[in-house]
Amino acid sequence: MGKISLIKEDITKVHADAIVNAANSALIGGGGVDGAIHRAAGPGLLRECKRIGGCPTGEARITGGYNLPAKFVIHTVGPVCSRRAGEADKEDALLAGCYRNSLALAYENGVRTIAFPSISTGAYRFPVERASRIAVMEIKEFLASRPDMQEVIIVCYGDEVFSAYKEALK
Ligand code: AR6
Repeated sequence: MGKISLIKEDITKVHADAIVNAANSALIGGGGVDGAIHRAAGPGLLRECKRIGGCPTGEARITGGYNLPAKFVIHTVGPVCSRRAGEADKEDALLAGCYRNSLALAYENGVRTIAFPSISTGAYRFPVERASRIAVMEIKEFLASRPDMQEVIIVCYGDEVFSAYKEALK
């Protein structure tokens, strides 16, 4: 079975078949990891995103990697965490969908190594402990179902995020 790796790194530097972008539903670039990926990839990425035209929350779209070391970028749109109790299940399901749909789309395109940032835990304010449990569960389930998937790398920006994912992986 493929492995899960946890690293502290800037995702734009990661050598994998694909890296995942925590995008917005308009796919027009933004701050955080989205901004970093667009800056490193160059303007071709934004042009391709604009042609795609958008992506609903929980789904994923694929583009080229342009100037990035990765061949592809998978753009997924995480849920905004409302912190309202009645919304939690729906938000959790949407976040799980981000990981599941990104992995499935990558796999269909021949990707066997892929790097994820911690989706929704920055500007979209998802608590990182809750998000990390969902991410790890979905990644493990996917690796169990596709024995030839080689590696899923979780890329953490900062110690707090790294600790949360380390705990979730236990
Ligand atoms: N490499 C890896 N992780 C990073 C990097 C990087 N270069 N830069 C930031 N992170 P966020 P979201 C981490 O806000 O919460 C954008 O404007 C960051 O520390 O990037 O899904 C989009 O356009 C955090 O742990 O994504 C959307 O509008 C994680 O990436 C919105 O933000 C996610 O933080 C999406 O918000």
